[in-house]
Amino acid sequence: MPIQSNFQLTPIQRERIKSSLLSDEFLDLAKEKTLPIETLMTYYRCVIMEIETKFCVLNEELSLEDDRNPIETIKTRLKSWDSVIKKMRDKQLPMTLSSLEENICDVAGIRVICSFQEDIYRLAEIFLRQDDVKLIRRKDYIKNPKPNGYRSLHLIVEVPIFLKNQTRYMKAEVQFRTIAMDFWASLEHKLRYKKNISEADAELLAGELLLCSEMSAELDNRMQTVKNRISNAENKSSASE
Ligand code: 0O2
Repeated sequence: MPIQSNFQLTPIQRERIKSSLLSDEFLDLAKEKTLPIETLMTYYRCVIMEIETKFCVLNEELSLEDDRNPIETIKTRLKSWDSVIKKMRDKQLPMTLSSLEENICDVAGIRVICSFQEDIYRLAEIFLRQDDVKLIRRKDYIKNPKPNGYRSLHLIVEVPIFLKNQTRYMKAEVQFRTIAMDFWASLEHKLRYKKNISEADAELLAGELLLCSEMSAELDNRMQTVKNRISNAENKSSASE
């Protein structure tokens, strides 16, 4: 039987509660409690900056060799606090900051988008050779696409950030994609969150997306072959000059 309650706040009581929630003491307490979270999220923002800079530097240097930029775009994102909490809840992790740091590796996300597949592997290799980059996990969804057709190379790394009084190693996820892979993933991501699609349509679209993924993989391979032929022709002509 539902519990009936006649309990009601008087306007004066309501006013008192409101003013104590907005009191300086309460706001100070809230700030004190959220400071460690804000500090940790700042460290994640710092590692994003460190890694983005590393790729900007590589892009500049490699463009000297090839007369083109291997990186088309770099996108970065800090996982929202809501998504972090949901992921910890789904994984049934203890709700502590140390468990977050240990187990959630994609709070800091960097996406490196290249024109060609070979650039992905070249950039990943050069990046991982850097002294201060430690590889934690590698997932190659290009060689082994997910069943839905998702392709991308993921590296979970640890990179130092240099703070006022300490050096701190922070985890980050670097995703490497071609333009075609990124186009596909963005569309698939959008469709995944559409609520008003019938089950039959969803199945149809999943099949269509898988086909698109195979076609985009074929496109990536063909574009790579064309690019290699052009490079070989250029090399031959400059050798004979
Ligand atoms: P968002 O919005 O990008 O943050 P793990 O992190 O190792 O515990 P997880 O999360 O399954 O396990 O790792 P995985 O498979 O390497 O995927 C991590 C991220 O890759 C996802 O982050 C997506 O960004 C991307 N991704 C993976 N699979 C797919 C897919 O099928 N479609 C698309 N569009 N993206 C994918 P989030 O947290 O899911 O999302």
